[in-house]
Amino acid sequence: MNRSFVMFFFLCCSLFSEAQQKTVVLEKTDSKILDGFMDKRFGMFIHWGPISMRGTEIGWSRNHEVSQQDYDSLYKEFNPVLFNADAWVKAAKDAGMKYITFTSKHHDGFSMWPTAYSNYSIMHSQYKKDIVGELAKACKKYDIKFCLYYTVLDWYDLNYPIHNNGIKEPDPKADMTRFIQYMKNQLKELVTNYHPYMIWFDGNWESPWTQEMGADIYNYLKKLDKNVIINNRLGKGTHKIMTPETVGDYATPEQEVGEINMSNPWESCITICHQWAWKPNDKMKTLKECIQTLVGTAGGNGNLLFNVGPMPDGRMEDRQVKRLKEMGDWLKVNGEAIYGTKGGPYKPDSVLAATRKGNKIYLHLFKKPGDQLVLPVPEGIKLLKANFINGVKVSFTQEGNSIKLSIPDSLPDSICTVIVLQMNADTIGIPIIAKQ
Ligand code: FHN
Repeated sequence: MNRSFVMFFFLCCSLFSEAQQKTVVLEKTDSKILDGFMDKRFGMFIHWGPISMRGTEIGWSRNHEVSQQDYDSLYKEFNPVLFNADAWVKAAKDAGMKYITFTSKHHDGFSMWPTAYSNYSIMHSQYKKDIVGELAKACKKYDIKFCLYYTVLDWYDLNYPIHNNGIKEPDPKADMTRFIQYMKNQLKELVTNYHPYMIWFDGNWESPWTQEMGADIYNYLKKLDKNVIINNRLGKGTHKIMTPETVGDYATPEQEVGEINMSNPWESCITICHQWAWKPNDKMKTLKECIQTLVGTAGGNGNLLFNVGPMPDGRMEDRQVKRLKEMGDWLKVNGEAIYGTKGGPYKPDSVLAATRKGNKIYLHLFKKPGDQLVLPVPEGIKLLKANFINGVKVSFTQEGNSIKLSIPDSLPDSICTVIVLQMNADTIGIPIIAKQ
C-alpha cells in the first residue's frame, strides 16, 4: 500500500474522530457527583449586570424598552460601589442555600469578569473589579458551591448571527466558527480561573446553535474539568425533562415546579419576584409561596434554584434578603426533611408533598387535611412511629396497606408542617404513589 494512501487514510480517520467528538457526548459527569448536587436541594440564582441601572429585564429589554445604543453603553456608567460579595453569599447561607449560580455572561454579551477576549466587560466599566472572582472567593470562604450561568446566544457579539431577540434572519456576515472559539476561550478562562462546581448554560433555542455544537462544548468542558456539572441547555430540545438527545446532566424546568422524577435529576429555576434582573417594586412571593415551592421541588426529587436580582448599586433588596432569611429559619427546623432526601413516595399534590431518607418518610402538609390523613402503604411496610418534626407524637392506626394519622385542630406550622414517619424498612424502594 503506497505511502500517500496510508497518510490519506489516517487523515480521514482523524477527521472522522474529531467530527464524531463534535456530535456525541464522550464522558458524562459521574453519577456520585450528580447525587451530591441533588442532595443540596436549594441554590441561589443571581441575574445581574449594567441593565439593573434601568430596572428592565437583562438581555430581553435590549432594543425593546431600552434602545440598543443606550443598553450597550450602560456599562460605561455601571459602578456598583456597594457590591459586597460576602454579603450576597451570607444572604444565601442564611437562607439555607447550598450553591450560588451567577450570570457571568447573559444574552446581552456583557462579561462580568476580566475576560481577555472582549472589551465589553466589567473591567471597562467604571467599577473595574472582577465580580466573578469576588463571588468565587466569598463562596469558598462560606463553604457555598460556586456556579456560573453562561449564555450560548450573544446578541452583542457580531460573530453570533442573531443580533437581537426576535430577529429571525441570521446575519450572513457573522462567523459561528469564530464565535465558538470565542466561547471556548471564555469558558476556559472561567473554568481554569474560578473552578465552578456547575455551569448553567442558557440560550440554546436560536437557529445558529446546533446539537453538535452543544456536544462539542460539553466534551470541551469535560477535558478542562471532568467533574464540572452541566445543565441540559447546551444541546437543542426541551429544558423541562431529559430525553435521549439531551446534552447535559440534568433538566431545568423554568418558573414552575418540575414533575416528580426518580430517574433523572432536575432543578426548577424560579424567581423570588417576577423579573430575573432587578425591577423596582417588583411583586415578591409570599413566604408561604417560597417555602411551598421549595418543598414541592424536593417532594418531586428536584432542586430549587431561586433567583434574586441585585440593585444597580450592588446591594440585594432588604425585603428579599429578609424573605430568604425566613426560608432559612424554616430550614433550621425542617432541613432534615429537605437536604439529602429523595422525593416521594407520595406524589406532591395540593395537600402535601413527601420526602424520604432511610427508614423515614417526611410528610410536608401544605394545609390541614381534615381530622385524619389516610395514606396507602405497600405490602409489608409497617409504620412504627409518627411525630411532628418538633417531637410531638402523632397518633395513628394501620390496617393492612392503609395508615390513618390523627391530625390535631391546629398544625404546628401554618405554612408547612412536617410529620416524620418511622417505617419498618428502607423507604427508597417504595414506588411513587399517587394518593387517591
Ligand atoms: O432568557 C433567559 C432568561 O433571561 C433567564 O436567564 C432564564 C433563567 O432560566 N432563562 C432564559 C429564559 O428561558
